[in-house]
Amino acid sequence: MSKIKGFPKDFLWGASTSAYQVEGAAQEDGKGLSQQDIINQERREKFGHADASVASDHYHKYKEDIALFKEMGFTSYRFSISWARIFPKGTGEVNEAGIQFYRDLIKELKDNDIEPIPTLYHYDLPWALVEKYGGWVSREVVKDFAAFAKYVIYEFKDDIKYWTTINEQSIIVQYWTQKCYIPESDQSNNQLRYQINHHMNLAQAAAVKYIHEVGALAGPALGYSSIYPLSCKPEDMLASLNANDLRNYYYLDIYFKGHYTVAAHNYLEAAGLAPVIEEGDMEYIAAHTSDFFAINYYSSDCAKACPEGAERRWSGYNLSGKKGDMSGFETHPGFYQMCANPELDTTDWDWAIDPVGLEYVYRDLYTRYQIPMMITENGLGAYDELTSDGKIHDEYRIDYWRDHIAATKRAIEAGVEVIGFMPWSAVDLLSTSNGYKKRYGLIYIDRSDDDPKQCERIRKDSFYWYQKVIKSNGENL
Ligand code: BGP
Repeated sequence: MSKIKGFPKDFLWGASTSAYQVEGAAQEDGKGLSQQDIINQERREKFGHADASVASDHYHKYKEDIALFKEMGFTSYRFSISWARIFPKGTGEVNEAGIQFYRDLIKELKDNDIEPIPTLYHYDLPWALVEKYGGWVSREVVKDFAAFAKYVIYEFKDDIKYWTTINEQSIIVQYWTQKCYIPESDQSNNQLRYQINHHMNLAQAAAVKYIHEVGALAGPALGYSSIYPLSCKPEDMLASLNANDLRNYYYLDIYFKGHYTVAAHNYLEAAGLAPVIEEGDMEYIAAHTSDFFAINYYSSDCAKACPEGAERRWSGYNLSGKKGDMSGFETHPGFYQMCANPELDTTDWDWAIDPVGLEYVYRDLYTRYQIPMMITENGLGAYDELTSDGKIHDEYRIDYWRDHIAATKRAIEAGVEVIGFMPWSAVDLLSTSNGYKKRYGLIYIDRSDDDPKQCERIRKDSFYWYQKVIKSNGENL
């Protein structure tokens, strides 16, 4: 029987955001455009979603936001640093006003006893680097990222204990045109997905090197789903192992063991998708492995056997917010194909709701890697309604978090080292796929896709519930 009962005393309670999804002020105080400013302008024209120009206006309202975080009892806050705010051209001269924003933000957090947990990169590469050499497809990006990372890590060497490095590399591989600007001429070359990932592995290793130089801890934030076999047929079991190898362990083995997962890498080579690896790359990656795992967990996945002759497909999505409207599943002939899990309910966007899957992830990864873990994203995207009396009754979100926090507690009691819970998201923000229709926040932002209005902050029912949870250190769910 485990002697551990409940959450540790110094457990980090908070929530998360990312720069381009909350800040706005996309062209203010010298900030350069990022690829997300461009991608989201295009999405505005195509789908009518908001763009990133105002977002949740956090750039101007961060003090008000931090006061609300304090009121909820946060002891941590995960946010990301916009590279183009600090280096508008991606390299060269520092934009003083840009770095000052993060100095002010971090100071405000610390003054309120909230541990700042910055992410170095959350999808928003400076646009200037896309224009210069195509962005992440070029190996040139590694040295520019390293220079940016070194600058901010040293700038905040006395303030930051936990750095999260690159956000969701595996999701970038799956949804590469949404997360990176990829010129149309390159979009049929799928090997580039894994080449980008290799460049990110080198960039991430450089960041870890600097993080360790200043005595802080490094953790990659990966979008992570447990993957189950559709049935207990041996072929489906093997397919789910293949899917875990290529979608999950292929990243974690790099971060924590410094090598590519063998079966996944061999599969990519046979399929002509493997990255070009230069001499010395793997030694460099292996020399700079990470200290903790920042988990972005929303749902679990399911896989089944896939015949050799099937057509290769990449992950589909549901853009409409109507259940069952998935555009398709990732298929790797002879290796695995992803599919819906008939055992689980989903969100309106077809993301399976599976708190037990989170417990499975903690247990599996602790056994494999023996590293501390923190949740840096977990949440329910939903259509929230602002009622006529100015309230948001988001009990569906409370139910979702209650179950995921309970799963976290069970994992801790089973002996897993979980050090924090920072769900997505602190405030409503620009969804990567659905503008402001799909909301995640504890705090409502009164704006629509078409009209940013005043971005008034309104406490949702989940705000008051989370306040009680934090006050009781996770006992009162
Ligand atoms: C993660 C990203 C976040 C966030 C979240 C929800 O993949 O790290 O940036 O947006 O997913 O996704 P979406 O906004 O598409 O619903």
